Amino acid sequence: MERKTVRGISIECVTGDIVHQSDMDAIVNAANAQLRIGGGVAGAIHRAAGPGLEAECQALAPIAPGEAVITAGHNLPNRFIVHCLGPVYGRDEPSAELLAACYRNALRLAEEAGIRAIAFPAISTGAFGFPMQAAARVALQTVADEAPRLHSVRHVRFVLHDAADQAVHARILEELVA
Ligand code: AR6
Repeated sequence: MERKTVRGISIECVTGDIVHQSDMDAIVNAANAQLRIGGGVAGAIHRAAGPGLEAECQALAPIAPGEAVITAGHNLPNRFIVHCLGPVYGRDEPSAELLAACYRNALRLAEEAGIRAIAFPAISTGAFGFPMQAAARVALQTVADEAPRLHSVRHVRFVLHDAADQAVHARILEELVA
């Protein structure tokens, strides 16, 4: 686990499962455009949240790359889920800007909802093919850039599926505060 304070925001990089973050007010979904169940993070979140989530999502879909919407957490221990559609690497361009927009829009929705603590997966780095290191740079830099606009949000956690991905994020976080 790696933790640093960047412009007043506590940023953590941990190894784990996004659906097991019971101390967070909100978790972020690496969604598909239709906000349906899908695989990876989206599959895990929908399975844990139950069918009420898909029902609530129907009215909000479709979303475009870079966009985010917010729902209740349903059967998850978190009050909210923020659903982001990341760019498909090599197809949705400019991919880095669209990925940054996901993090920015998610943080702004969290701020409006009065959320204090939010956990992100590494959006676009699975089925959507975004290289992990480049994605981690965009993710962490965007949180740092947004930090001065955050008042409610005080704690941002990146939850990475494995130790190698966590190490990539931890190193970039250290560079950010160096
Ligand atoms: N907790 C934390 N991280 C996870 C988990 C988990 N439970 N499961 C996977 N990861 P992905 P994307 C990591 O594919 O690239 C879906 O089918 C994974 O190792 O979930 O944005 C949707 O329906 C990877 O590093 O999201 C969309 O169609 C990262 O989370 C599409 O995939 C993101 O992987 C979205 O693709």
